[in-house]
Amino acid sequence: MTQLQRLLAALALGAATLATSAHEFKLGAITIGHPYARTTAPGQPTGGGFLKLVNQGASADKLLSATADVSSRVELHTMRMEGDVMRMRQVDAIELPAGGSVELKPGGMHLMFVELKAPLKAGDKFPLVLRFEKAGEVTVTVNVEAPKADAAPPHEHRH
Ligand SMILES: [Cu+2]
Repeated sequence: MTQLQRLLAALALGAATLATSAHEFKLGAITIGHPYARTTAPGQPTGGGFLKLVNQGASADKLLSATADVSSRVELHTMRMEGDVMRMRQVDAIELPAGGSVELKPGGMHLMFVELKAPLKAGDKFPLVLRFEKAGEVTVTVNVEAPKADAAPPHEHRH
């Protein structure tokens, strides 16, 4: 190996390491940042999925649906207060404005894995297919993470 080859190899390795830790995916002008799901207890029928969508394109897009092998279906949910109770509601799509971003996070919009086939365990990874109205389809990897100690308590699942 020449000096230059060694340098290039080191750079490539550095770039690969960076990409892994950033854990993000690209589909055209859309970046899907850090897709993750919360761990679930045995017998728990549903689990939450979260990620950040950034649209650097000049036109708006929409997240229309998602599928994963870990559950019978994946729903798109929003949360809103009804009196003093947080309730989840299924929506047909999640709007992604041109040049804008949307964060799916605990206590807000999220993906709901409905009828889980097995508990989601910390450290697991699984593929998730996201379908956008214009950008099309992309498969991302979801990391299963235990909730942080300071996280909000699990929300009520009432529809
Ligand atoms: Cu939900």
